Amino acid sequence: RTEHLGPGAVLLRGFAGPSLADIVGDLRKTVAIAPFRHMITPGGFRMSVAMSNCGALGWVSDRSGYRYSREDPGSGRPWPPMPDSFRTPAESAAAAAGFQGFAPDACLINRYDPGARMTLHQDKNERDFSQPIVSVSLGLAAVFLFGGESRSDRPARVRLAHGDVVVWGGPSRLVFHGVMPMQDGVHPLLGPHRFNLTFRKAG
Ligand code: MD3
Ligand code: FE
Repeated sequence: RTEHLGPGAVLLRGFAGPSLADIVGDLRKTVAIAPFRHMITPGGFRMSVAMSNCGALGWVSDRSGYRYSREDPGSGRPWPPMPDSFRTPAESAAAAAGFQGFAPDACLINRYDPGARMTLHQDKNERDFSQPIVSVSLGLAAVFLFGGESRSDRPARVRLAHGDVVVWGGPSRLVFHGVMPMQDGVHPLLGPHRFNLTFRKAG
C-alpha cells in the first residue's frame, strides 16, 4: 500500500516485510562491530537516540559539529559495510517512489529506547539534495512528525511501524521532521526499542 504524505514523500507500509528476517540478523551483526552510542550535539547535549552507522560514510556529531566520517570515532576503524539485505530494499523502495538509480553510501542506524525522541530538524549534511532519503522502521512503532519548510509549520503526525519504509525526495527532502518521545513497550522480535535505518547518498 502506497500513501502520499506530501510532494515527493511516499510511505510504503510493510514494504520491508519480506526482508525483515535478514535485516534484523544483519542489524545484530553490524552493531556488534560498531556499537550504539549516544552522540553529543555541538551545543553539548547528549542525544537521547543511540546511533551507529554502516556503509562508506557515517553521520557523526560532537562538539565540533555534524558531519559524515569514513571512520567510527569510537574505534578509529571504517564503518562496517552496508549489508545487501539493507541496500536492496532501500534501492527498490526509492525506485518505486520514482527515484531510479539511488545509490546510498551511508546508512545511519538509530535506536530509540522508551522516552527517546528526535526534535524537529532538517537533514542538510549531504552533498546532493536531489537524492532522496529512504527510511526503514523496525521494532516498536513511533509517531513521526512531518513538518514543512519552516520550523514553525505545524507538523503532520504519521505512525511508523515495523517494516514501514518512507522515501523523502523532491520538495520534501528539506522539510523539518522529528519523532515524538517513544512510549514504553516490548516488540516481540526486538524488545523495548525502535530502530530506524536511514539511507543517504551523503558524498
Ligand atoms: C524527511 N530519523 O536520522 S526517519 C534522522 O525515525 C531522522 O529515526 C528519524 O530524522 C527516525 O535524521 C526519521 C524519516 C526521515 C529521515 C530523513 C528525512 C524523514 C525525513 C529527511 C528529510 C525529510
Ligand atoms: Fe532527519
